[in-house]
Amino acid sequence: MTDGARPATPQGFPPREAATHCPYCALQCGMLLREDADGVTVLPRQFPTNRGGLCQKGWTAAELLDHPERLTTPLLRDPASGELRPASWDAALERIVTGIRAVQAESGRDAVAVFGGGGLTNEKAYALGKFARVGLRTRHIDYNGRFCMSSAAAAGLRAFGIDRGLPFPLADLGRADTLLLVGANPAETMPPLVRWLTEQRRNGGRLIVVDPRATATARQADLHLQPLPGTDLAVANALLHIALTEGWTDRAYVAERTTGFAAVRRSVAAWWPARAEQLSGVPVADLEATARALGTAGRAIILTARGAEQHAKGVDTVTAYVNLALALGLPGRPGSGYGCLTGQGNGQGGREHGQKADQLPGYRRIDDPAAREHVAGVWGVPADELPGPGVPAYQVLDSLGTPGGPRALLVLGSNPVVSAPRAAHVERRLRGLDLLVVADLLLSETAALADVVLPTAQWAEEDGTMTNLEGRVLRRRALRPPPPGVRTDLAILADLAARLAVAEPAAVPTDAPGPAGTAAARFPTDPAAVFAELRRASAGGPADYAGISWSRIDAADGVFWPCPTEDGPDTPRLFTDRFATPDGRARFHPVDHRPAAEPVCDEYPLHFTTGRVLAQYQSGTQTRRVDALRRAAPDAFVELHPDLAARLGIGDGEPVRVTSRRGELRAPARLSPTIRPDTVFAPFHWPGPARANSVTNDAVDPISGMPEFKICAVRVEKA
Ligand SMILES: Nc1nc2c(c(=O)[nH]1)N[C@H]1C(S)=C(S)[C@@H](COP(=O)(O)OP(=O)(O)OC[C@H]3O[C@@H](n4cnc5c(=O)[nH]c(N)nc54)[C@H](O)[C@@H]3O)O[C@H]1N2
Ligand SMILES: Nc1nc2c(c(=O)[nH]1)N[C@H]1C(S)=C(S)[C@@H](COP(=O)(O)OP(=O)(O)OC[C@H]3O[C@@H](n4cnc5c(=O)[nH]c(N)nc54)[C@H](O)[C@@H]3O)O[C@H]1N2
Ligand code: SF4
Ligand SMILES: [Mo]
Repeated sequence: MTDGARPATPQGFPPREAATHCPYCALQCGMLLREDADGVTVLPRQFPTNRGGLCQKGWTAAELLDHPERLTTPLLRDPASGELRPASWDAALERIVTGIRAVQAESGRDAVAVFGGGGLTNEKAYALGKFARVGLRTRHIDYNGRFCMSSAAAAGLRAFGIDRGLPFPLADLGRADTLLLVGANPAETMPPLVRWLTEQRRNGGRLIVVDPRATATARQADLHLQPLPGTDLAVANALLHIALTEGWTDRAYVAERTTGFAAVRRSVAAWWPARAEQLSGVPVADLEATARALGTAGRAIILTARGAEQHAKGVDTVTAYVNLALALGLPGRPGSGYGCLTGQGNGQGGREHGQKADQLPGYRRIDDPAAREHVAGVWGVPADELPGPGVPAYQVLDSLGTPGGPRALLVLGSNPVVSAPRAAHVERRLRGLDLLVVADLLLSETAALADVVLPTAQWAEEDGTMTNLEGRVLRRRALRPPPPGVRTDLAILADLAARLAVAEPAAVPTDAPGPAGTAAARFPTDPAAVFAELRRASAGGPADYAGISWSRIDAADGVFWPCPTEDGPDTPRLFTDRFATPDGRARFHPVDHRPAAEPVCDEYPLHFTTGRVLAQYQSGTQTRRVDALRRAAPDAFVELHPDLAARLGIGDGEPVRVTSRRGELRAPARLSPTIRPDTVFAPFHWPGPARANSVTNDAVDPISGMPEFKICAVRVEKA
């Protein structure tokens, strides 16, 4: 299936097949790849999350394998011309090692930073975290999951003691009597998931969607609440207020399984529905209907996604919905609960194995002495040589090239020039670096700024594991080897680690305890060997993978963590008996609404929010290069209510300019009565003049570091 080098001419070789998963989102739809003389074909495959369905992005994913713009050689910036020019691997890696040594010699180890991605396999995320801590010995590593999952993760940790997006299998959605989706648009972001929503309603369930836009998802709902962006917390507190008044809370559950309810009860007493209506615009009757549907349902599920989470109060907003779920006695009850829809392919696993500034593998804390001892033992280094916690992604990006900030940056699996908030500022910071290294399959907008670009393998060319939105660990299987000239991320990290160790033996002492040998031996390039090490490193941690083997994944439809022993069970459902807190009880936290970081004013009178369209993925590096997707969603747009457009004298399709205190975007207007007249929306998939993140606010949540992508103040005019 995976063996054999690619013949020079594809004619005549027997068709190859690989049963794998889509490279894009966290649904990780099962797909079968087949390669014959005509190329690679994607076929849907039965898997519990997609049940044979795929979205347009999945169907077309193989197009990038042989894409003419694919990077196949390292690129080095030529100092004379300033252009990127093809170079040998040796020259490129030496340039990196020389650059790293120079800035570390002058400014210390933390002068080098690493930026990872939630699309990387568990093996790569693990290797990247280890490379930062052992190869570079810098504290500065963080990743784009900070822009994605961090608010729900922090809220889950403080309430439940553990962070797994869905604490139950996706199939539970189909059986819920009431399903509340807050700031989620799965009809565009995870289309095959809509089958579960359809099933839910066929079973007589009610679907309620909270979104400032009447999205394709909201239009399928029995009830659509259309709040002003940034007011979800007030809505949640009002729902709990109503549930308390009506006696719908589960007092026995609250008494037996939780602590801290009294303070929450007091705090939501002030959130009478009319007050929430005034703030959010959601009518009292709709708040009451929602509270009733949740409070009187046999089985109820509350899910949040980026619409509720990407705010400077994202952690508190998710906490308000967790409080509501706990008061109704949902988490841990069969068929009920609270969950968060993880976004990227390995958004879940990517945050478990050490890419996050404050974490070591197995979701261990880097400031926990016992965790440091354990992981240092697996890595074969003294625990006191491991660096301490770094800082969240935006803070790293904002400090690049500033006094005391990192002077060199290595990026794997992200394109912050398009996807970071206040992107023009981030771009300036990147340009101010002594050394920017980007490993990518394509020349992303961030790679285009780099001093060194390294071409890496794609999903169909590598083995590994991914952890989907349910916490289900699954197998990515290679169809064929990478094209000539291209290396895997694991091979790149191993080679760099070896060169750095040679350059500075003290960085990786060869006499340290643990697996003996050179740094090269400690950075295996075989993903199976990396996974074996990851299992040992995670053993005993919250995200325990010790009992998960590739063969066990192969034998079932994936394995749910935690799974501590090979012969013991895995954990499809969390919290059935206890929560992952020291006393086994979930924690309530009182939270209160606060306004968005940037209120509207006379100069910037409109609310700006951002999100996604079906046919494009993230910063668009990949999907903007796929023909069918480019035809389906060729350009950015600004969504405006027709009343607002009329007031501004803007016609459908006319170019508009959206301006904030940070910058502007220009794109054609798309008039739609489905959006609130006080709010404008733009997708963030495009670079250049249409870049939504030129406009967004870089205010961050004080707990999670999540940027406020979903609301800022703007002015809109005809361009
Ligand atoms: N097609 C496609 N699918 C994707 C991705 C992609 O880029 N393209 N990315 C993947 C990733 S990484 C992620 S994180 C997920 C994201 O999946 P979602 O969270 O579903 O996607 P978004 O479009 O970012 O946001 C969802 C909705 O939030 C609404 N919203 C905006 N502001 C607010 C607010 O203040 N309150 C509420 N309640 N809603 C608000 C928007 O109108 C939008 O419809 O999608 C994954 N799937
Ligand atoms: N305004 C606004 N901004 C947002 C959001 C929003 O809703 N609104 N959402 C945020 C969210 S939720 C997210 S997740 C981020 C995502 O935004 P980014 O972090 O930019 O994510 P991608 O666009 O997926 O970038 C992945 C890059 O890595 C490359 N790549 C893919 N696979 C691999 C691999 O295996 N190895 C290597 N080395 N490279 C690989 C791809 O070609 C691509 O260039 O954007 C955030 N930005
Ligand atoms: S829903 Fe997500 S995983 Fe499934 S095919 Fe589409 S992008 Fe791929
Ligand atoms: Mo995301």
